[in-house]
Amino acid sequence: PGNFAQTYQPEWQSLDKRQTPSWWTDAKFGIFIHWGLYSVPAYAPVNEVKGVYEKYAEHYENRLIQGNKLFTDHHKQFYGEQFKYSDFAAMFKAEYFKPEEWADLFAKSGAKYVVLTSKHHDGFCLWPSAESNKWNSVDAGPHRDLAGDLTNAVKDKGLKMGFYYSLLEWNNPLYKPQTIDNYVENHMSPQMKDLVTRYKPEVIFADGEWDYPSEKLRSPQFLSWLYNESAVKNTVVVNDRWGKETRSKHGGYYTTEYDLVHDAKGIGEKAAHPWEESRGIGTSYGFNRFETLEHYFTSKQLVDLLIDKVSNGGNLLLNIGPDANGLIPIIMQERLLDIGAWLKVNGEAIYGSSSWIGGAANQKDKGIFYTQKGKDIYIICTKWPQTDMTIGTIKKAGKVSLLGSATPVKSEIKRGELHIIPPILNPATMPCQYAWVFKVKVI
Ligand code: FUL
Repeated sequence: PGNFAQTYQPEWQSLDKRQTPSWWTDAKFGIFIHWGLYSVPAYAPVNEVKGVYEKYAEHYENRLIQGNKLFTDHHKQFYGEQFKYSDFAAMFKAEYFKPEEWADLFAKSGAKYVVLTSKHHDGFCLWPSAESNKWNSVDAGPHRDLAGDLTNAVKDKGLKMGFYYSLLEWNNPLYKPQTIDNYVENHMSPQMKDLVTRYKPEVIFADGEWDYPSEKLRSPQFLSWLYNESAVKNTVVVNDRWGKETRSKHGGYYTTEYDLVHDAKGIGEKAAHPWEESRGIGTSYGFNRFETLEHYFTSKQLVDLLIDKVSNGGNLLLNIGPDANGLIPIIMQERLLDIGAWLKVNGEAIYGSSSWIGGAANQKDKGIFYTQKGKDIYIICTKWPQTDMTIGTIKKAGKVSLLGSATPVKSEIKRGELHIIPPILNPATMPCQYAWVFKVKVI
């Protein structure tokens, strides 16, 4: 707590001293939402390309600018050559958007925070930004403050609300070396402050930082304001994308994306600094309606992913892509509810836990992962253990139990090692699907 009393200088050395608020490191699981004009075409190639980024449907505008043939062919065929990207604004109606229903789904998924694209690289704002030149969801498209309405609903459910914000804009004429100062001072910085002042978000996921150093983007200035003066100064958490040199170096948490690691040793493993993996359920952040079931992670794969990240000390920010009408595709809803059902039984091993520093290493191939909370150790099995489990690093144990089950679990200390004999269960007595947690009370 003492850490928040200090005043931060607009320089990384000072900003880096700020501790990441513990609500975030305890939360473990959040929902990312990519929603905007790109949700109208909702297209990216999936089978024709190999790279991760090439499958992002939210990059539609830039793929057209670049003349990417797959995108330009698709665009020509379905919208015509004369149809501009900005014409999608009239088709982005969000007419069925019910923020309370979204928030209810997120709460049921077991997520503790939500991060919405307030503005992606196309510059279109989901809130009535005065600096947006009417390129926003109140003056165009849905004629609604999507960011504000979702913020209220999410906070009403007791979840934390946050925003993704793109520092770069593909089509802003000021976004070039000659005029970048003007862009930052009169467009970007006022927008970021406006977002914070209006909606008091507790996460800021900056992005599109790769063209300019953080000094040019005045990121340290913004962050010192955020940490010293804003209404969320004690609770807000920010990521590491604040300039081309900052990733995995600065910010409250480091980010990986579809497991791509940017310059960091140990991220994705038991890293000392807080970190978070984000990805879609399928191959894109923005909705891609051309994906099929084979591109989607199953609920089992998603639960396994959450366990893998959390047992390595990270958070998972799982992305969904709503459609242009404001509906969340049913398959995404089902995935979230399945994760929620698992967390309802096993959340004790996830929320507020840490990786088992100094304990046994995870054995991914065997499906055995560990977390720790206080003196308790949680053994998370993504495959039901067919044989006894031996944990050499536990020399003395109290009770061993199976989360969500009243069936007793036999265990003993033999030659200074803990042995657990998994009970024989049938489908009716299994506490949950996908993965099972043995809790060890260590004395
Ligand atoms: C990336 C962006 O370019 C993607 O579109 C997405 O928003 C992801 C979270 O960050 O770098």
